[in-house]
Amino acid sequence: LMLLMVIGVNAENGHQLWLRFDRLEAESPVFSGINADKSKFAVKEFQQIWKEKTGKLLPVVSGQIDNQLIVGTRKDKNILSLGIDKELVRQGKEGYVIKTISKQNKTFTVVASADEKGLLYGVYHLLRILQTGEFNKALNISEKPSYSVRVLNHWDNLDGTIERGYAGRSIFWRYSEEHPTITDKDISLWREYARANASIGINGSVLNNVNASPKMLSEEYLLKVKAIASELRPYNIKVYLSINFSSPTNLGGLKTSDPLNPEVKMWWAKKVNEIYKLIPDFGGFLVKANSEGLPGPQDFGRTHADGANMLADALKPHGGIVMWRAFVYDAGKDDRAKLAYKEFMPLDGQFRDNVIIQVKNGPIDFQPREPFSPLFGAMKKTPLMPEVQITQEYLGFSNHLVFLSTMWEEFLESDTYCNGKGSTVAKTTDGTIFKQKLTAIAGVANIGLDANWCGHQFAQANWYAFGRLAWNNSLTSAKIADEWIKQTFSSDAKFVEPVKSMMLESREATVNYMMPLGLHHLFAYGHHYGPEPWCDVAGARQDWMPKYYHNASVKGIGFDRSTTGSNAVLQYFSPLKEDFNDANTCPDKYILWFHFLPWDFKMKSGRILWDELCYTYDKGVQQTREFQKNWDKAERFVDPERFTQVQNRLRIQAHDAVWWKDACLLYFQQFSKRPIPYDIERPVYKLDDLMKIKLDLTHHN
Ligand code: BDP
Repeated sequence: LMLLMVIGVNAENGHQLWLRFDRLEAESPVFSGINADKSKFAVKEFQQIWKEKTGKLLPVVSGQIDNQLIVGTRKDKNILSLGIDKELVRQGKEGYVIKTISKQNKTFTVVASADEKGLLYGVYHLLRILQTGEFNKALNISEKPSYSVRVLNHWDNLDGTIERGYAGRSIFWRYSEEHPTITDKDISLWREYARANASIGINGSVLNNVNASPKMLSEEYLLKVKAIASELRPYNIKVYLSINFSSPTNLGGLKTSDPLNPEVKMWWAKKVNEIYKLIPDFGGFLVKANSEGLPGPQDFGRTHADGANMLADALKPHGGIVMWRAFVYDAGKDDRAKLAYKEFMPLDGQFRDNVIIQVKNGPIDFQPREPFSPLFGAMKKTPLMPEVQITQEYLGFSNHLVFLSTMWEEFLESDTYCNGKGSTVAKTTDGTIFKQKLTAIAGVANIGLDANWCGHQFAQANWYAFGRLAWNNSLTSAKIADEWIKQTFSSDAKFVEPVKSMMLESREATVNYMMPLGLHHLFAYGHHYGPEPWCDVAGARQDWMPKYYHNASVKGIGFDRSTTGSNAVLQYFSPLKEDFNDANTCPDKYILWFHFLPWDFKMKSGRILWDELCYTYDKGVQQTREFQKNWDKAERFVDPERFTQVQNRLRIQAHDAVWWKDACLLYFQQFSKRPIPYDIERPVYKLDDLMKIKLDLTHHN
C-alpha cells in the first residue's frame, strides 16, 4: 500500500465522495449471510459493495439461520411470512423498513419495501448505518420521502461549460471533435454519479441549463439523453430536460411559438412523443420563460399558465410533468422582491395537475441570506416546489467552506403562518398542508468533471445535504453533517466534533463577512465572487446593481420594504408582516432587507447600527481564522491530499473575508462618517485599491 501511495496510484482525490464504506470489513461478521433474490438490482448493489470492501460476497442463505440479513419486497417469499405487509404498503413505492426481527431465538435484520425502488434506498440506508457505526440489533426504522420528485438541476450547456459551475466542465456534455462519442469513461462516471445520488435519495436529474438551447431537443442530443437515461435508470433516476420556449420556431422552423396556436401544440405533442419513444420513463420539462430575456408565453400576449398548460397537455399522456419556474422580474416595474408574487398569485388555480411551480427559496436570488419567498403558503391551489442552489454562486464559489444545510434548514423551517402557526415552508410544499398529489424539490447542482466532483472537498457535503433534506425535510443539519463527516473522513469523535461545529457555523460566518443584517446583492457585477458595493455599470439594469439594494447614503442604509417603502412586507401573512414591518420587531438577520435605517439606529444589542455592522463583519473574519485553526488541528485524522486542499482553501476564505470586510466597511464609512470601533482589527486594504480589482471570473471553471 505504501508503495502504491508513493507512486500515486492510490492518491486520495476525494472522488469517492461519502461512498467509502471502509468500515464494512470490520463490520462484516454482523451477518451470517443474505437471504434475498439476487437478481434484484438492490441486492446486486449491496453485494457488489460488500465484495469490494470485504473481499467476498455475503453467502446466500435460506431458512432460519441466525443473524441473517433478509432483503426483499412485499411480494417476495422471504418477506411475505414476516407479517409486515401493511407497514410496507404504508411506506409507498420509494419507502422501506429496516428492522430487527427475532424468531425462535434467532435474530434477523430485515430490509423490506413495497417496491424495488424503496429496496434500493433501504439498502443504502443499511450501508450508511454500518459505515457510521449506528448499526445495532434493535433496529426499527421506517422511512419514506418527503417529496416525490427530488431533482438536481444541472446548469450545463451543450458546449460542456457550466453556468455558475466551479468544479470543471459538464459530466454530461463533453462532446467535441476530440471527444465525438460517448466513451466507456463517460458511462462509468454516469454510473458513479447515479450511485451517489441514489445513496442519498435523489431521483431525478435535469441534464441541461435552464437557459436552454433549442438544440437540446434535436435528435442528435436526444440520442445522448437516451444513453444517459439508460445508465441512470437502474438507480431510480429519471431524466428531465430544460426547454427553450421558442423551440417550435428556432428548432422546428414554425412561424410562431404561441402556446395557443394549434400548430405549436402539435409540434410539442410530436416532440414529446419522439422523446418518450427514446426514453419511456422520461420525467418532463423544466422551464425558464419570460425571465432574464428568455422567450416565453408573454411574448405572444399569453400567461405563464397558458405556456405551462400547453406543455403539460403534451406530457400528460406519458405521465410527464412540467416544472415551471417563478424566477421572473421584469426590469423597473416594482421592487424586484415583489415581482414573482405579483405575477403568479393571480394565476393560482389555473395550472394543470401535472404542473408544479419551481420557486427559489428567497424572493431575490440565492443570496447568502434572504427571508423565504412569500409565494410559499400563498399559492394554495397550485403546488410549489422549492429551488435551492447547491453550487455556491453567491457564497464564495468552491473556494469557501460553507455548509448550506443550515441555510436550507432555516428556510424549510420558516413559518409562513398561511394556515396558522406551524405552517412551515416544508409543510406547505410536502403535501402536509395542501393535499397536492405532486410534490418536488430542486437543487442547482455543483457537480463537474473535477476529480472530487465539487471543487471543494466540503462542497460535497452540500450535494449530500440536499439529497438528505429532499428525502427528509425535517432532518437537522447537525445530523446530516455528522453522517457526512463519518462517511467521508473519519468517525473519530476528536475529528467529528470540531469539524461538525465548523460546518454548522460556516454559513453564518459567511453571512457575517459578506452581507450581515439583511444586506444583499453587494456582489461584483457578472461573476458574483467578491464585494463591489460601489458597482455602477453604465446602462445596466438597476436591479443588478448593489446600490439598488443597499441604498447607502449619509442618511443610512437598507431597503425600505415596509409600508413606508415598497410594501413588500404585505406579501407575508400575519403576524409576520407586522413583525417585519416594524424595525423594532424585525429580526436583526433581516433588518436591512426590510428597512432603511439611520446609522445611529439603536439595535437590539444596544449598539448603534454602524457599530453593529462593523462588529458583525469582524466576527465573520474571526470565524474564518478559527476554521483555519480548527482544520490544522485535524491534520492527523485526514489524508495529506485532502488535508492540504482544504487548508489551502480555508486560507483563501480567510483572505477573502478580510477583503469583504474592508471593502464594505470602508465604502459604507464614507456615508456613516463614523470610526470603525477601536477594539476591532483595522482595515488592511485601501478602498481605492480594492475598487481597482477586476476579476474576470465570468467563466470561472
Ligand atoms: C441567477 C444566475 C443566472 C441564472 C439565474 C436563474 O446568476 O446565471 O441563469 O439565476 O436562476 O442566480 O435562472
